[in-house]
Amino acid sequence: MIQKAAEILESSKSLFVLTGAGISAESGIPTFRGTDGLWKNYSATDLATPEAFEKNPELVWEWYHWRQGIILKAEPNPAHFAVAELEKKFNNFLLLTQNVDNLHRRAGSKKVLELHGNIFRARCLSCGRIVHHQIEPGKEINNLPKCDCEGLLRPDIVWFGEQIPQDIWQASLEFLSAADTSIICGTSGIVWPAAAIPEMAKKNRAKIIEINLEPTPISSIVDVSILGKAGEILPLIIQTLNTNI
Ligand code: BJW
Ligand code: ZN
Repeated sequence: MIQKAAEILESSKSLFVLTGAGISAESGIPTFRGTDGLWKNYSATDLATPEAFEKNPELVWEWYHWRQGIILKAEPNPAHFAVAELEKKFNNFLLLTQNVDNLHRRAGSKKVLELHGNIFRARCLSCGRIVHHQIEPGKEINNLPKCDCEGLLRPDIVWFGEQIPQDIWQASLEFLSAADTSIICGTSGIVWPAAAIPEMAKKNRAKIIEINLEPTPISSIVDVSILGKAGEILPLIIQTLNTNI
């Protein structure tokens, strides 16, 4: 399977990569679904909604600050570095991530678009201003974060039921329509619109390589499905590429 993935990549001219929470799991960042997605008995997917923020902004901010703390202590893992390495090998390359943790950039990725926002940004609900927002590790935050205009800040994150950034989505689709290969890594494949990407790639006759710990709803349409840890599989694919060249 590794060899087949490497062969597909060797015959490709443009590569689209879609990543999800699974690629950051080996950096110690909890994924959304499954038991590690639980925080104080709340499910991550229940907290990532505008309704949860409206009802209890303190709780939702506490969760995002807790996650910031984990992310600030985390390091990119071999899977993030492998994706950055792939970018160097392909002139035509785009990484679309659903993750908000910045780890791809910290690993050296440059051509990266964030579909669901960034955990280190906040947006003012009154004036719309977007600001950098980062906790100081060890320092407790007692008040709700406020903008200079005194408006309430919210995480600059795309929650369920909210529109994804249209410029990022359009740019991704434009690249995808011309890409001959897609790698789909560490995503459950159930959150839309990212979940539609493999089907769109297939319609464009692109080859699809999926890397995940377990089969997903996408697995039935991909050309190569590799079950395993992203941090082990992606470096192995790169090694095989280098050996074949
Ligand atoms: C490993 C591994 C290792 C582990 N190596 N692998 C059409 C049909 C049905 C529903 C909808 C629809 N259109 C819209 C919806 C509603 C909704 C949706 O999709 N709901 C579904 C749950 C059904 N979508 C939306 O609301 C989106 N907006 C939208 O479409 O706007 C238009 C619209 C609005 C209203 C109505 C209709 C249309 C917005 C989605 C925003 C998602 N936001 C979140 C939270 C914010 C980010 C944050 O706080 O960090 O984004 S939810 C959460 O899910 C997060 C993630 O980015 C996203 C995807 O999760 P991901 O990455 O797949 O993670 P997991 O945990 O689910 O899976 C991890 C995977 O990794 C697993 O498969 C593991 O096996 C694997 N893994 N370790 C390799 N080491
Ligand atoms: Zn403001």
